[in-house]
Amino acid sequence: MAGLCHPASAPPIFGYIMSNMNYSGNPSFVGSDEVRARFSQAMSAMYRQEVPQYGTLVDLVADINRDALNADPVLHARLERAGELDRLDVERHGAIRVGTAAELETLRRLFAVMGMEPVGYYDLSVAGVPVHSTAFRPVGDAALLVNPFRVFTSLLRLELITDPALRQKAADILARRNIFTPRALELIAQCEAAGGLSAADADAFVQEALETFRWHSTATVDAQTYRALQSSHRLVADVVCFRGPHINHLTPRTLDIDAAQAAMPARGMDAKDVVEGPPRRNCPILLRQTSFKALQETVRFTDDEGAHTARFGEIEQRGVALTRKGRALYDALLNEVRDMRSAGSAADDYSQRLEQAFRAFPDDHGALQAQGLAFYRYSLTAIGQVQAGAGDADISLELLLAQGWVHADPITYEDFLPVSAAGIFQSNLGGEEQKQYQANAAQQAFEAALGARVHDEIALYEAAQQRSIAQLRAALRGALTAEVA
Ligand code: OOG
Ligand code: NI
Repeated sequence: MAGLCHPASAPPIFGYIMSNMNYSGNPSFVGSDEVRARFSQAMSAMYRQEVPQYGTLVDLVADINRDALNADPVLHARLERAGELDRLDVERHGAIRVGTAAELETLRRLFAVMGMEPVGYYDLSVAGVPVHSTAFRPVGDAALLVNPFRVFTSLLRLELITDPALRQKAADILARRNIFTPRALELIAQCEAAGGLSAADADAFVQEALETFRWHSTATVDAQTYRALQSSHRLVADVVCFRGPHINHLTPRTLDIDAAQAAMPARGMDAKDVVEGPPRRNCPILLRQTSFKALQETVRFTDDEGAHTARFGEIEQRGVALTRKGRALYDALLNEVRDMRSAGSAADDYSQRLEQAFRAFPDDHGALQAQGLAFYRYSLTAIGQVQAGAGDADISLELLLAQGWVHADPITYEDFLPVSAAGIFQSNLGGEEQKQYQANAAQQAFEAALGARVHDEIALYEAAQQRSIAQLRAALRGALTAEVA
């Protein structure tokens, strides 16, 4: 059955979880989109309390988005047509890091309750970060419009700790903790069995799930263990030494990341040096990100007091999703300007070199569309709706666009970028040292730990584009039939 939650007894290793399809028709169940919206809101409220600077960042982004929409009626119209205006104010992503396969697998089940499925595989070891990751997010067109909340989720790769005794110690510490409340586990199982949750159970689920992501200022280890793990990699200490995988940042979406970056210092935020991702363009592509640096926080070890840096705030600007061809061009141009092994490093002329290299990437939607570099959703224009009956159902998309009968609206990129993610990790770990690991993507091992395959993100955009073309063709045929009759 394609239910709200997937039965625990049958991990969908051979297929995708269709958790956005609505559940077993029980009208008293709350839809998964609604549970996700409530959870994302609760998480944002909790993080505002935990990290007040994040609240300042959200307020700044709201101001900048209002200015950007007022200044650009075309952008306003496009976002409105795409249904994205409403989601803009609630849009967030967050990130967590876990230590074991069992933790990752239960997280997959927890996110499934909220219609969030694993999308994409990111190997961060190439950039000196000993984790690999996926993003849990909604995948359906309608679900994305309601609330696109995503959680970038990383699994620590203990095998990359070189000292065998330390590796064993970390594994032992992780084996002793349970990051989920008993009630959260019950509600996940109940949702899987019944196909949904009632309103009261959904509220309880949100509260219980929140506990997993809460910050704990008391570590579970002594100061010496913390330091030993930290010397292996700062991230190892962050994952291993605490009771749970505290949410380490939340990220609102801005329509003008350069304006937001420039305004951060005036509001007391220590902004990261460079904006990750592509340069500023007329037609934004993929994702650009920046953050304020992680705060130093006091923590209590079992025997002493110390400080830990982990939690920060980030902003992102999203653009059009790229096809495989577009992504290959993006990766090639980015590689020209930066060395993968030193992601996050900011040479003084970095922005200039980036802009220079990206002159080779077409910067108008007509060219991006015609050259098959980006994905679009096609729909009839007002003229198209009037004229369609006079046409021919098999008329080419090119001609339809040229005649002004069809709009091509950019499909927003909903995912992440590994080089950018590495830059975000690095600038927020504190400390200057740069580790190197052998690059070794291990998607199969990751999926085995997860208990499911991850979606191929590009295939999802391709399918969304195809659905819009099929709808367009159906509308054209409908208009023709009406004309003939
Ligand atoms: C995740 C960093 C990656 C992004 O937006 O690319 C990320 C982390 O620091 O755990 O969130
Ligand atoms: Ni992030």
